[in-house]
Amino acid sequence: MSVEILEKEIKPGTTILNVEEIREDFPILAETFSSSKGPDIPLIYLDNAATTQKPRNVLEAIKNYYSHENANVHRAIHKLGERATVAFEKSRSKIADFINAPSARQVVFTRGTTEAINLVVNGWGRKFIKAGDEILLSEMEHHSNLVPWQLLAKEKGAKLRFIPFSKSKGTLQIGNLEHFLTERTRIISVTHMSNVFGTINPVRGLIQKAREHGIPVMLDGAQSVPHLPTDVQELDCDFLAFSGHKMCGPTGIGILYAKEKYLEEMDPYQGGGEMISAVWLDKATWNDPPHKFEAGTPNIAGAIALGAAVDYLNSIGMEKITTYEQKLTTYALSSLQSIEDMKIYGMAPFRGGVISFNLGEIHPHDMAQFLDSQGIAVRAGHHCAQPVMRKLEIPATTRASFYLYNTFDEIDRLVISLLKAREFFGHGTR
Ligand code: 7TS
Repeated sequence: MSVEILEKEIKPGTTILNVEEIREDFPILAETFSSSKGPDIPLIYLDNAATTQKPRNVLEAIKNYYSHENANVHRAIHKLGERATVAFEKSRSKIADFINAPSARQVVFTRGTTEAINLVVNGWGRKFIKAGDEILLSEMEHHSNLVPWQLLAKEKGAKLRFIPFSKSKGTLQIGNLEHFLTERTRIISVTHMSNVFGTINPVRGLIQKAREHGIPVMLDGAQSVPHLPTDVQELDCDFLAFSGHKMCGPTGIGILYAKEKYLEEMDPYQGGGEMISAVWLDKATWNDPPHKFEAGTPNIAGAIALGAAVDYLNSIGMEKITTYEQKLTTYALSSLQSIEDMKIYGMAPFRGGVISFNLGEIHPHDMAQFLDSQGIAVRAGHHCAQPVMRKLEIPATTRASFYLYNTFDEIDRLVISLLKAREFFGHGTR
């Protein structure tokens, strides 16, 4: 497709969000890079599945905390300690409301999705999974929802089973889910949205089926919670793990949501300050959830700033964000597909703004470097999903992923740069 045709494309959905105004909220989006060949190049940030940028109110929340509230939480008698504790717990309540958790008690602060999953594997899995039991995952999991289960399965002599995905569409083949559910299945843990294909998995149906068998379900919400309105009561999931940094919040903070029953029966994952009720030299009793799972001084500024990120997303509206991203993704898919030799991995009917691709024989790392020279930040690699790459029989993909501040013009710039890359590499070799 020529640049001229591209520029005449109708860009639907530009009125759903005031993206120009939104972009003003993110100082980093004004960054430019110097170029030896001409004027500075503006940043086009399309690596949102790895981490998202932060709006001013989140940056302010971090500064404000350290400037006016900094003290340890849940222990100080002094006024500053009270201020920090109130802000920290207020943030927990905001996050609970954001996912419609019945209570803030069900929101555990972790370092991120990875730690939240490890908490369930170690706190629940270690206690309840026995030799011969089965753990049902999918073939499209991020390593963080795979490796912790491998460690547990090895320790316990349990068996991992996998719901396969279709190579052509990148969708889970859950039509014959019954086939994978046996009387030994103890838990199902799957991603809500794939970080490689962008596929939004049909988790409602899966959870309903699991209910009929009395099997708990954990959702890896790392890619879904930042982009889709999330209601844990409607989903009826037993556990939900997600990361703050993929939803406008800072790194080093994430969430495990769990149903009360599990929080009560789970063992703590780490021991230390604050997670206890009483301690003797030879034993200890536990604090109530969620504190039972939050040993040591938490990431207080991170937790407060995640609350600010939730405020920000709420001020825009999650429904609007989803709708806008859907339009942007549809537009990006049709633009990319029109490029000769383009191979896109994942063509699910329900999908988010994550597009993995390869162009001809150009190696994804070369592609990412070329795009970087054009100011476009994408990710190239296996995306922490090596089994997915292995099944697709490719070493890596280039991946563009979007968020609420990306524009239709940026997609055009991506396509123009891909066309240039094709010229530059002479339809290259991989
Ligand atoms: N699960 C999924 C589906 C993910 O995409 C990621 C991170 C994680 C879990 C782990 O999240 P963390 O915050 O604990 O690291 N995914 C990616 C990615 O696709 N590129 O960089 C990080």
